[in-house]
Amino acid sequence: MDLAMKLSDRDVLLVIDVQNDFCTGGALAVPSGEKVVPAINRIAQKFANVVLTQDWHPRDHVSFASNHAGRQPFQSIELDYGAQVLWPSHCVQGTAGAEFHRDLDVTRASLVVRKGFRRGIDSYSALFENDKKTPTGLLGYLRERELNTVFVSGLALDFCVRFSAEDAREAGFDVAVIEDACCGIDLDGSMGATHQSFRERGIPVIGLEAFL
Ligand code: VGL
Ligand code: ZN
Repeated sequence: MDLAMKLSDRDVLLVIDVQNDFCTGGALAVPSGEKVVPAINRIAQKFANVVLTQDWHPRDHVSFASNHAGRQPFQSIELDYGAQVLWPSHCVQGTAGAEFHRDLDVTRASLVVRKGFRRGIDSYSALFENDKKTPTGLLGYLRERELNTVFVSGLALDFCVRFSAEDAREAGFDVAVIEDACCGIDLDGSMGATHQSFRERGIPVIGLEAFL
């Protein structure tokens, strides 16, 4: 992808999970997660289309370690749809932790996609839940609005950003990940795996300067 690219009205900025629980002091804090906020606010100005996602779990969600006797956060378990990491309880529906970071400029967002709201299934990707089948509805929105290039930003780079970018690519969109507008968790080498996967799939990782 070119540096100093010209954005068109068919480009969309996808802002993944910039919520209090993923920022410093939150229940599942990504180290310095809030640092993405000024970067995202800046580039969002350049986009005609901005879509936000919001991790939105019921209290009894299957991804919470606290709902599995004898399990600890960051352990992995096998569910009917495959491996699932168990997380500290986070982004519980209606709580302050689930709100967007107060400094995130949400004024340009045309859509907020909530995900992970079914008790029995987690959703990292903004397009499909972790069974890879259950749609969030975002794919239909992008297609109906004829948006064809997706720039991905937000939290966490090695989980929800990664799987959103990969699913969008798989669905046939042009995709790029804006690295300076993302932060990762890095669990068991997940950052390295993410970068390798992006390379294998031909998903470009670009810097902020491309937009300035
Ligand atoms: C996320 C773990 C659990 C994310 C959400 O936004 O990357 N990670 N829920
Ligand atoms: Zn979650």
